[in-house]
Amino acid sequence: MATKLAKKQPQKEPKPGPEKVSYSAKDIQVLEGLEPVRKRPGMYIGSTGPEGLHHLIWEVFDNSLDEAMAGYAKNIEVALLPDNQVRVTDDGRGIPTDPHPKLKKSALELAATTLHAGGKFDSGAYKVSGGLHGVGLSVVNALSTWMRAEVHRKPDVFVQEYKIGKPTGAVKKVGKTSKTGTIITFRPDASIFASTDFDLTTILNHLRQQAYLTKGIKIVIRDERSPLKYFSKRQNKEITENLSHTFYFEGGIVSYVDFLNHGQEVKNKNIFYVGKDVPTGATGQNKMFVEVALQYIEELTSRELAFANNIHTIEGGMHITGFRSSLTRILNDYARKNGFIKEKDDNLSGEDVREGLTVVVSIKLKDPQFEGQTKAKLGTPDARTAVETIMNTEFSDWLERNPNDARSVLEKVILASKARLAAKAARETVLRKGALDGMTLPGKLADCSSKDASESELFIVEGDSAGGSSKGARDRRTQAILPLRGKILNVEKARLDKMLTSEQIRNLVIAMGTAIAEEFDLSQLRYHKIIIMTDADVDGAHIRTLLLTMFYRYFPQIIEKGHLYIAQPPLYKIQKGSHHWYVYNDKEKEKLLEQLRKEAGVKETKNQKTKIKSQKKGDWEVTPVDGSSVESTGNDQPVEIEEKVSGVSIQRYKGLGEMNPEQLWETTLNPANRVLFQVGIGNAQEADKIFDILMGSEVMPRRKFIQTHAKDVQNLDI
Ligand code: 0RA
Repeated sequence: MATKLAKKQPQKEPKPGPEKVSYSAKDIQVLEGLEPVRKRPGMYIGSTGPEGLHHLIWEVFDNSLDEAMAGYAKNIEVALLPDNQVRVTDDGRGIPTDPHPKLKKSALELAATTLHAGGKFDSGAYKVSGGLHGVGLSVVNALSTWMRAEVHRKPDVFVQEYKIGKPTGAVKKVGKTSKTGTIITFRPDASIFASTDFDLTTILNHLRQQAYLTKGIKIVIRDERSPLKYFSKRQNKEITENLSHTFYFEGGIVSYVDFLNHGQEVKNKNIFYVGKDVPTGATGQNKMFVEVALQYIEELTSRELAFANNIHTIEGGMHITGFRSSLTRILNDYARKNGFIKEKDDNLSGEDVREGLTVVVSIKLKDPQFEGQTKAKLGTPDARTAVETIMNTEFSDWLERNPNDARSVLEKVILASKARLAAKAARETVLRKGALDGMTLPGKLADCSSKDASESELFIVEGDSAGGSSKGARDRRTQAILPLRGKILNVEKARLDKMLTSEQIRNLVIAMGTAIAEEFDLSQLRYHKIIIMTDADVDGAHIRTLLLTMFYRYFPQIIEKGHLYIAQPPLYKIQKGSHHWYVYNDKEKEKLLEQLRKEAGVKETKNQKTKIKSQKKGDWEVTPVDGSSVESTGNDQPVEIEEKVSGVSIQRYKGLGEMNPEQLWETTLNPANRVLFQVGIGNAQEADKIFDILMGSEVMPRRKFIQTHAKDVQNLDI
């Protein structure tokens, strides 16, 4: 329990592996009470949102996992109970309950009610020194309206309960037991958290990962919140069934790699694995446990998952750096030694040797230093040397012992290297040949007359018909129009040379004037506003995403400097008498119609069908600009019923080409009226992820994304 509480003690005799430490309550150090936790929960659990809430479970779970990693527990169960309660059970030694000699309080009570208390056992086995800030049971207690600790230490069962962090009584012996272990149950304080509903999927994902990282430990998750109750005839009694999931991975991170590569064409059938204690520090007085498992697949991308003390270091760090440099070095050595690459050939680059790689690097160490924005980057320098050293010997041995796997891997990375060199040569030729010669502006471009970039705008529009309308509508002095035909190339997959063979993209790059890649020069940008103006339908959204991908990948500076915008053309024109309004989404439309209805004295009723019948036909119209009529045919089809307000006509724009130049100018081009959305790089990482999902070569995540977001897609063009 005291795992994350303690300032680590100096050690006389450091021992990293599982170690039986004899412990007693006097080793606990007491620093402070729990008020600070309730005052600033974010400091201890990161946030009071869903992440912080789930963090409570991780904190309690980590204590049990530490006990398991020290070799004392084999089973951990996390149960979600009714009333937003959670119960974590393990079969470890049980939290000590003996009284502290000076403080005269039970060790259990101290662990549950004081911050930054720790004992010598902290220096024993590696700890998950969990979560964000290294806090523990007491933090969970402070943020719970109620908590109960039950400890089984043969032959006695001890219990203590708490309310908002304070014991409601002493630690009591409540019975006899033949087992050992700890059961912590808590109910998060709803006045602290935005919501106290736990999410099963989040819990399963986190605990599955923890199970992979801790081989041989069984983790059971039970959802007892809404049990299935039924009467069994066969057993002649009422049965209560709960959903339960069990994670147990004999193979640890090897199983993890196997799971990640499931369904892929693998290169090395045998997964490389090493797991070893490595001495570190000047005199080798400290040790780290280093584990690596890797396998290559037939893919262009790579997946590198790195963990330090079971914490996913998404920002990487020293362990991953050590791994990468060893991988590159060992594969190059092997390739040269075995004639895969010739003396005159270039070395394989780091990028080459990571193409198609799936690797899990997991290290366990004392006092890990976490840095970076989200404290998810391992800063401990020794970790680099430790991983590098162990990989150097173990991975080269593995290559020698598995010549067939070695050959498959080498063939894969050499192909990657050749493809990269070819792409580089091709792009150099393309650039040299003046494919982007800024002097010859594309014929498609209707340029503006101003030569002052700061007042010039480039509208990228979709198709020639929209191009035509926009040309008629624009202010020729400052507004240029570039029509793109059809879908532009999917740049996520394409390499630069291939991308530049697309006329659409070449036109755009030449029009912008900045060139690309090594030649990119922002000061040559010919328009300080680049405005993507696509239709308000699914195709338009797709083209917009393709363009955003291209800007994100190849012209991030244009986004960073705030030059990229998205035009917001209206979706409807609503007319009543001599007045008209443009509205940009369905919500606005509803609001306006509601207002018009009120003005017209037409009350909204639940059952509008009957209302329609009683209305004079022709009172209302819904006319798409293409002329097809969708008005009620008199057979009571529920067609756009809510728009039926006397004398109101609603025009839905399906594409920019459907607007006449005056309308287009008025709504979308005229700087005085228009709405522009500025594209920011602030959430670039998020955007990148979505681009990857939508554009990358992995089909599953894309399908999943589309399935989960399909309902959010507005204005489906059907
Ligand atoms: C310190 C010493 C001992 C056990 C634990 C901590 C312990 C803590 C937690 C928290 C959740 N489950 C836990 N299981 C064990 C062992 C004391 C001894 O018997 O020597």
